[in-house]
Amino acid sequence: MTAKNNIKYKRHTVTAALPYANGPIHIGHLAGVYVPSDIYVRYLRLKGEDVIYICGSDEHGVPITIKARQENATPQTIVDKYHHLIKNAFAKFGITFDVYSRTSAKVHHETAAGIFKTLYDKGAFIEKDSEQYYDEENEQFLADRYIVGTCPHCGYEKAYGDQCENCGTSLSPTDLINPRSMLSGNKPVMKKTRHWYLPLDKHEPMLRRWILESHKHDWKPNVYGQCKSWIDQGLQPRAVTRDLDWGVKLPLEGTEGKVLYVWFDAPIGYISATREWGEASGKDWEKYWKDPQSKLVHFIGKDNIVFHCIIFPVILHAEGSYILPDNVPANEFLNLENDKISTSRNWAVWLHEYLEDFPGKEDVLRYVLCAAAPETKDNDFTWKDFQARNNNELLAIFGNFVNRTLVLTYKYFDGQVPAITDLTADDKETLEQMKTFPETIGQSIEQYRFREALAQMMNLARLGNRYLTEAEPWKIFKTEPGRVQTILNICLQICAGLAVLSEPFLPFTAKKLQKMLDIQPGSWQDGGTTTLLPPGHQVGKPELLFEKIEDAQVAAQVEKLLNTRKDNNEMKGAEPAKEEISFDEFSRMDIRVATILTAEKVARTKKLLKMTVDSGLDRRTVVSGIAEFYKPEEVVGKKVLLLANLKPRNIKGIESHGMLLMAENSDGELAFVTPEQAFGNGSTVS
Ligand code: B3M
Ligand code: ZN
Repeated sequence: MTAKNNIKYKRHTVTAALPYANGPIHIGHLAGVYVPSDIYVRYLRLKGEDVIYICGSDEHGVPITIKARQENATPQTIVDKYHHLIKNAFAKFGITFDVYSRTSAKVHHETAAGIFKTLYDKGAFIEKDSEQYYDEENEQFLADRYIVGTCPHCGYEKAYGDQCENCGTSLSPTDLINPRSMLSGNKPVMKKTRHWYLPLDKHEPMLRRWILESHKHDWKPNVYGQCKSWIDQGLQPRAVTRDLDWGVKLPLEGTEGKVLYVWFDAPIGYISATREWGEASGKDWEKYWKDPQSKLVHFIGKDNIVFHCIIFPVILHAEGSYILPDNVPANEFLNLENDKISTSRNWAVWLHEYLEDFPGKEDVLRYVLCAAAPETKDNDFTWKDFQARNNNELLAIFGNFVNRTLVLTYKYFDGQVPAITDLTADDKETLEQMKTFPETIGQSIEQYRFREALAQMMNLARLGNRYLTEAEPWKIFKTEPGRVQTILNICLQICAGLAVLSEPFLPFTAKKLQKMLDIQPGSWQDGGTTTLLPPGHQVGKPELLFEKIEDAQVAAQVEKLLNTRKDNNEMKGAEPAKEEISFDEFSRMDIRVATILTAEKVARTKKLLKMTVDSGLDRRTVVSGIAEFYKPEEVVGKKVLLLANLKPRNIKGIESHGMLLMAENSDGELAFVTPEQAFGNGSTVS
């Protein structure tokens, strides 16, 4: 039973973001969502709490149908392949979901369509016809990732129709600048179609009360901040249906060819998975989602904040019978060897490959990903750090302490727990400190500070290591065997504490250690007592809990990554050719030699430079997404090529007149295209 704001929670509903079933799980997913949520749930179970841990594959949406198209397969084939790969990898890695379902399951289609129908019958939607982008060549409306273009907020030129992955802004296809069909590369046409919109603006007062007032102090700043800026920017009605044939069909007559927007149905996947669990276990699933004494927590990555803190709660609030999340402790992103993890560039450490390359080292990865977790800002995973943390922390502190304690217990007492004889001040102090760890670690976990909790758990191993090293029992056994009894008894109690308190973080190690000590701890609090190992208890033979990770193992992983990058460059080559154009179409472009006179970074953006350019015709402002490749001072004075008759665009509130021609290589790097000779400004290019 846990209490907060005077609510006595009877149970916990913990969800973990449903991974898209269009690729394997990588360390970014694990660090962001699944390791922290599994730590949290394992801890709650050890506290004796009633908790369910919900996940499943997110199998609808355009990422799936695009992958199917790429692999010339059906969406169902794609999701079947990855659903099983993901589910098995999670199980092997010790992620202990109570249910891992999937949104292509019948129970989900029923549940999601049911909630849609309830909202429809309550008049919760705006129903209207609108003009949507349509690809005439493929005879398909272009929803979400089927359309790409330039983000109006940050200038990122590969923003999707529903979200810009660069700045996180949620978008509608018509927001995009220079929209292109992801299928044909063509400029789409507009075509009339009917959709149903969730009027988020109508729920602004509720969201302000619920988030901006009541969760101002307990939601993480990165989560609260994103919600606040989204609400302050002004909420708009949001389409919750799509012209697609893969997804949850609308439960309305005459809507063939339309499905629920994936972000309407996916979060409902948590509910349908719980329903599946309840129907399989005979438990009353509804109380986990409808009883105010259930504490709902969503574990997600930062790119899912808006959907879990604004859109899904509005759906549940409008439906009227569900609880809203008590917390949404979203993590930031994990990078890999100082570069963004990328599925498309295969720049990732895939969980299923890690499990093959490092058998029996699940806990090493859990440990490193928790220690390097991007809890408040993006962080970086390096193989060097992986090796160092294993060798210098797990092996040298945790493993070394346990091994020395058990070896000495066998050497002097045949593996039997010796009785305490006398207690020095240091002994008493050590025993007192030991008792504080369950509370200290538990508090950090309950505040979703898992890095801190992990460090505190390791401090218990450090406490034991220091105590044993200072006591030096091996030097005094001949002269003071009674003293050695006390020392080893205390060390064994600390080993038992570690066997309990490490379980949320290092479940495989905890199980091994519990077996070695021959204990069956009952609860979290056992981790701070000295009752698990009474005098005379027989402990098992010591086995090494961790082994050294060699330079060669790490070098092989780095090599594998770099080969991936090399293959990508070779394999990637040039972008596919665009559609043919006539000479007339080309000759309408007015390209001039120009000089950059001034340049400055655009505030609150990573990629934008605002420049004054002398075009030979005039002096004008041009905004370009090149700040990641050029500092302002580097571009002043440069001779460049300017597309001078491009319609002015408003980028981040700045009127940009024209576009500087840039070359982009297969790594996405940008470089100016310049005339071979320093021709005068205004010289024409044809
Ligand atoms: N499938 C994961 C992602 O955006 C998305 C989460 C759904 S949770 C309901 O990468
Ligand atoms: Zn953007």
